[in-house]
Parts: sequence; structure tokens; C-alpha cells
Amino acid sequence: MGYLELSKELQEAISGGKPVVALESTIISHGMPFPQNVETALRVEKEVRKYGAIPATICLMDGKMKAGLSVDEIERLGKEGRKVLKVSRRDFPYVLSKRLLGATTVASTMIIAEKAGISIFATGGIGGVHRGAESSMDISADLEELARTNVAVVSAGVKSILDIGLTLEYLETKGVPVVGVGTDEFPAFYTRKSGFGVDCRLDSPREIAALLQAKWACDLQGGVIIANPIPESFSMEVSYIDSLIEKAVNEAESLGIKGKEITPFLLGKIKELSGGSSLDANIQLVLNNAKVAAQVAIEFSALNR
Ligand code: PSU
Ligand code: MN
Repeated sequence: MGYLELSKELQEAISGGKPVVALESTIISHGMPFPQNVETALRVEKEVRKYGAIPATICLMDGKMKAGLSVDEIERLGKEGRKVLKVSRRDFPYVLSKRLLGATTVASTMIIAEKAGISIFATGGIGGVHRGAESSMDISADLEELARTNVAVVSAGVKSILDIGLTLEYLETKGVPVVGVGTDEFPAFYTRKSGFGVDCRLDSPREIAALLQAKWACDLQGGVIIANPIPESFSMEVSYIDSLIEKAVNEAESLGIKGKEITPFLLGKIKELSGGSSLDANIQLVLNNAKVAAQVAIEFSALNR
């Protein structure tokens, strides 16, 4: 396929059936400030390797859908930050044909991972149904992609910048399983609890891999949400983080921020208001997701040998 470009390491790993974990790049360009974004991206890759899988950080660059980036390429995404285009499914034709630099969201990372033959993907949080979506119709393309693309996404759930209840309803409608890793409750990113349940709880990477195998062997199109709560020691106090989120949401509304700008705006605002403590939690939960994704990838590749 002319537009897909894999690093040599990934070509060999994928054709040899080795465990691989896809990683997104919007979290680098738009999700965290420089230099923590670059440091974290490199630490996450290391974490994936530490548990025995191969990392595949994904972006659009030089007219290609790229998987497996060099340190220089990751640095470029991190340094250019918000100047990099945030790319979702609809943006591929423009960004590829103009050979622009594009950071991939959960939705677009899933698209490229599937084309490359990668089934497991680790990130921080996914997009979902925004608060007030009844009138704005702002529903992340991540949910649509989860409905159609065969990639499992390990995340720490959904931030309460979104309407968590409506997000779960939408996923149910679209037939996307929501699996809790050692938990019956759907996590809310900075906190382990959200007040909402998961569809099923699984306690081991092997059981999760078996669920993925069953879904895809039956030709049930679409992804799976593997909801992995932030480690207890790094979780934030609910009332504190909720008050910051409330402020950020109100400010976005009064400034009239909409469309693809709103999620990066809210993420940046929360970081600013928390004086960096939310960034520490964010980094820790991403590392924890990288670990679980690597473990699931290993079990899944063992089942498919
Ligand atoms: N939520 C987070 N951190 C992130 C994102 C969401 O807690 O970095 C990013 C991801 O790349 C996600 C995207 O796929 O934002 C969703 O954007 P939107 O809401 O515009 O679909
Ligand atoms: Mn949106």
C-alpha cells in the first residue's frame, strides 16, 4: 500500500507475529506541554519494550501514514506542539496529499494500526460525547471508529470534560464492548471511579486477549475499550479535579470554543489550573496503560500463532 510506511523493526515484528502496541501522537502534540510530552512518549515506548512488546508510535508525515517513529520524529511532534494538525478520519486526504505533519487521535491511530496489522493500542483517554451534545452534536469521531475498526484501545476511561453516561450509551448502541481491568466501575481518567459500570470485568491479560479473539473470530467488526484505572497512589481527589473541569468547561463555553479545538483547550486549561499536578497523574496513567497493552498484546499474539 503506497501510503503506509512502517519502520523496518515493525515490518519484521508484524510479519513475524510478534506483539506490537500502537501509540497515538495527538497526546504528544496537543495532550501535554513540551518537554514533558516528548519525555513521556519516549518513556511509554520504553515501558512497552520492558514488558516484551514493540511500540509503534503513529502519525502522518511527508505524505505517508507512518508507524514506528524515530526519536527525532517524536521530538518534532513535541516541539511543534499545537502547530501540528490534529488529524481525524476526515483529515487524511488533505494532510496526505499536501504532505503535512499530522498528529493522530485515537480514531486516526486506529485506522493506521488496522492497516498495519496492529490490534492493540495504548493511550491516555479517549474522546466521547461532549457535555451539551444534545444541542452541539459534538461527539468524538473516536466513538465512530471504535464502532467500525478492529483495534482494542487501552485507556484510563473518559475525563468528565465529557458526558460519561452518554458516552457509554453511545458505545452500547454502536456495539463496542467496555471491559474493566480488575474493576467493575468505569474509570474517569484522573480518578478510579465515575459512578458508571463497565460491561464486564476481566482480571488478567489472558482473559482480555481471549475476549478480543472471540469478538474478531466471529467477524464482529469494531474495537474494544479496555478501561484500565489510574493506579490508586496517583489518582486525584474527585471534588478537586471536578471543580477544575467545571471551570475549564465554563471558560470554553464563554469563549465560544468549538469543534476540534475544544478537547485540546480543555486539556490545557485543566493543566494550567492544577499547576501541573494533573500532568503527573496523566503521565502515570499512560505508563500504566502501556504496560497493560503490552501484556495483552503478548497474550493475543500467542493465541494467533
Ligand atoms: N482525551 C484526553 N487526552 C487526549 C485526547 C483526549 O484525555 O490527548 C485526545 C486524543 O487524541 C483523542 C482526541 O483521540 O483528543 C479526541 O479529540 P476530539 O474530542 O476532538 O474527538
Ligand atoms: Mn468533537
